[in-house]
Amino acid sequence: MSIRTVATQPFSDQKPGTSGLRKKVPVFQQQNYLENFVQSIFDSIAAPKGASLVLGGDGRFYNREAIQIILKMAAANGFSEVLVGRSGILSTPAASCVIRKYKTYGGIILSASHNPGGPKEDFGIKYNSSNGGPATETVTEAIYAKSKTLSSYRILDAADVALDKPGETTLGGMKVKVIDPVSDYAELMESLFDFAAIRALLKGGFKIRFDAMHAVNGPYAKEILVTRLGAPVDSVMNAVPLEDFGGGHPDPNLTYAHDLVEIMYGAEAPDFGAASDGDGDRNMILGKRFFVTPSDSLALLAANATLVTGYRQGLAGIARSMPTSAAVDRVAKSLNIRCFETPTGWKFFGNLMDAGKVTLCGEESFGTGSSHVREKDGLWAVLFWLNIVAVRKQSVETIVREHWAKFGRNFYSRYDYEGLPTDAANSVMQHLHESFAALPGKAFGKYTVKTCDDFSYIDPVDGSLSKGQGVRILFSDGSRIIFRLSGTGTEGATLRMYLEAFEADASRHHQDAQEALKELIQIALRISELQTRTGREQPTVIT
Ligand code: G16
Repeated sequence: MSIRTVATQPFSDQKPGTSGLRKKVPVFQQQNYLENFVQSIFDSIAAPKGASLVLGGDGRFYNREAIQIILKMAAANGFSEVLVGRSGILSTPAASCVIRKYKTYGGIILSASHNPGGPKEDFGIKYNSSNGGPATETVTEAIYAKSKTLSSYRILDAADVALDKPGETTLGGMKVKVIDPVSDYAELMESLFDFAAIRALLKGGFKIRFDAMHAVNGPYAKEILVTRLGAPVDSVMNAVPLEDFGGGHPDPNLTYAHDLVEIMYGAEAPDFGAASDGDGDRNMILGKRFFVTPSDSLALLAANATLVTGYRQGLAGIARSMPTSAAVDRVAKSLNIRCFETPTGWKFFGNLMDAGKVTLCGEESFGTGSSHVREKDGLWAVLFWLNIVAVRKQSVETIVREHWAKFGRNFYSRYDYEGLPTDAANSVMQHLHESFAALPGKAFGKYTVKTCDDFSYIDPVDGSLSKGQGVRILFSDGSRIIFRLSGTGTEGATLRMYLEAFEADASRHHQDAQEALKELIQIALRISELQTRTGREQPTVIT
């Protein structure tokens, strides 16, 4: 076995987005494309000789090939040990858990998250640091800079490693440890939640349905919900991970998780429904014929945290991404703890958690998590909810309605315009920037613009500045309209329009969110000129 140094040309398009590098599979299959990016990671992270890594992915098409390439490159780049999930599988939160538990130098996660998989669909790769969380912007910028000048990479000439059974092998001088992808994570969940109480709830006839969407969380959900908590086997649907997610779009929202939504809104609806995404870090929570918005879910978890085993001591603080509704801000206020507002991207929570400033974090994009790992965590959110229900012995809907009655309701919705021509999407954003000077003080129906800006963030821990994180139009009554370009798409541009209006009056809390936000939606379309500039009358997805 010998180490080969292969001459290569840099690629100009390897800038990591909101969460790592995501491209179509054929892009990754170009000669040297993956290798270049991996070498750029290794050259940027300054791992000492003999460092260890975690490696795994969500099992989508190209996962297996990529794992073999990365293993051979790790061996050629001086790593002493790589922990790989069996068959190359690790959910994103499980990878974070394993990095932390075994104190590895970092980890590489292969996933394009909620994007579809298959030979013509999406693939992705990202680096997580020793805290288990996505690399900070400083590191991703260094990786990008390296990728633009790379002239060679190192790889070991060796046969593929057998990955389908736990055990140890060597690759050159490096140890490859194939680990069970589920057990460390399941153990962590058992330490955080009252499994006995949840078991009793399920035994008492509380029916649940979890949709794994043919993605990575199937085996995790079966082990935790069925084997450890005693839920009937049919409580987990689409539980077999498939390379193409069964042709579906593994994004847990009302549009793409339609099988589950039909069941939860049907005549025989279970009491609790949930889904997670391709790599298991997102979650959607449903009650019987009732949808919980991710922003409300975060607020609810925060307000009820002390009912849950691992959070009895209370929360150090909370963080939410800027477009996430301010529902959790009021909970933080009532708990007398800080609430941080960060740019979109889980990587912005890492420093706050490491510094002990926050315990819970969440995003409107169906992500919730805590400092137990450094990624958002789909099944964790499900268990948190089940623990709350087991203690409060109320339905999901009652718990949410009582919350609104106490704290007020933030009506919230997000409109996604996917696959737009990049120029059209940029023109909307530019037009909004150009409107900044004229908007403040302007009245639109019952709403008056207070300020508008492009959100920027100074990390309170390391002082780094992140600019251009989304256009905010803030109204005098606290309502908000936000526009952002997604950083996770792989085709054209995805423009996101976020709408939020606060309602203190409980007699209006029953309204449908689209109805309550009707006027604000029209204002957003008018101010942005979105429809004329993009030619799109309707969004692709409304959540
Ligand atoms: C990633 C990030 C999240 C972010 C989401 C959407 O999630 O980790 O922090 O909220 O993308 O980002 P964007 O609006 O830029 O598309 P995931 O689940 O795709 O890894």
